[in-house]
Amino acid sequence: MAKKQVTKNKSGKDGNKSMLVAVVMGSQSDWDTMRYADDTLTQFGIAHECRVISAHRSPALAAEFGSSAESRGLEVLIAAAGGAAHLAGVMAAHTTLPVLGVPMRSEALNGLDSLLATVQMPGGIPVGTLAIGKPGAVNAALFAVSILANSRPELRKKLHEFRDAQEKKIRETTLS
Ligand code: RP5
Repeated sequence: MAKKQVTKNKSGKDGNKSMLVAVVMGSQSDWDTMRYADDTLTQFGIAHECRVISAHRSPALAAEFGSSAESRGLEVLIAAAGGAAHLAGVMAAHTTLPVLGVPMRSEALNGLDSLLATVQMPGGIPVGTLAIGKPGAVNAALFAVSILANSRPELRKKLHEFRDAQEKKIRETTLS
């Protein structure tokens, strides 16, 4: 059975429809991991969109999306891919917006290929590369929130609350 194309749009709590963050991924198969970035952005009330764009299978779409991202009001791009993972680099080549790359865990090399392909950008075109898989997906979203928080005090406050809750949980953990 054909898999459904992932295209999700989430408006912020304030109902503002203009998307601040785009989460793009090379394949539908990346969604099981990238849904954690989606969940984290939703948790912070960030208006964002999630969609599949492949640097290799749909190169014109990738170029078009990266080139128009800034004029569409996006402020951060999160790009995930696995294997010969060039999506984040291609996005970064087409925009000056911050691009956060998330290497997907691959079948052949357990994500080492994805990590190296994403992180080893030539000087001049930066990609901020996160960890392989789920931790990278979560942290890319948190990093995006952190970037947005530079000009949004309410988001900075939410980040502090998030960290406080995280610390409280650790402090209260007991082992039986
Ligand atoms: C990459 O190839 C995707 O990002 C995915 O991680 C990997 C495998 O894609 P599928 O063959 O599962 O579509 O482009």
